[in-house]
Amino acid sequence: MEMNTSYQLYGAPTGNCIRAAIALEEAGLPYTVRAVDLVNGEHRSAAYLALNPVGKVPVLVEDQQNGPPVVITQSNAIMLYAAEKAPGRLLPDDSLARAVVYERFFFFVTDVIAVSHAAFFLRGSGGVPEGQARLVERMLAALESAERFVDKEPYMAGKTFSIADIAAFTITQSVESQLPWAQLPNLRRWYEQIAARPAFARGLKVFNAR
Ligand SMILES: N[C@@H](CCC(=O)N[C@@H](CS)C(=O)NCC(=O)O)C(=O)O
Repeated sequence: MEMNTSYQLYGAPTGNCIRAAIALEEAGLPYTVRAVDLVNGEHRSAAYLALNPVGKVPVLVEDQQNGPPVVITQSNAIMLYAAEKAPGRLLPDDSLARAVVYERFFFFVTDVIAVSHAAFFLRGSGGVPEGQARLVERMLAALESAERFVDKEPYMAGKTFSIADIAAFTITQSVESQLPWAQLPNLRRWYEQIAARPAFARGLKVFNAR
């Protein structure tokens, strides 16, 4: 694990930013939180657009001793970068086990989180309520099907904690009240076990009240 590097995580209390923060916490990387005020449009300021021209959070900045800082946008890229910096903590060393982690990670990213984001944009006035309802239904069905991933193994992708657990947790938390928990005993056990991890719990809260 690298300890001489300084990281800064720009973000706000959103799922994408929280997943990046949890990855840094679980990787044990030292970082400073830079809160970006989305409500007041700080992400559209010239200073922020100089960092990320598309004006989105999260952004990870890694200072370099010789040269300009490394700037990484995209929450999933940040998570994978953190995983590489801390071998064995977020991705298993064994390539077969790692393939299972990627399979589950991308299941949550593409089949659950992305569908949930698409549904979000169809909400509200001027939205498309029927389309939104269809997408939410589809997203919940996919998430509920994850019960099978944790019926014989403690984590979403096998015997060890991984980025698949991070991707699965925040979206599960965001729809917690809509899930039929009585039919999901394995998912419930997994959910409680992940929430109890100290580093995970820290990452969940880093953007609160900033
Ligand atoms: N695919 C990007 C999405 C980033 C994204 O959409 N961030 C949102 C917050 S979760 C944002 O910055 N929204 C502000 C805006 O679009 O104006 C990622 O995973 O990092």
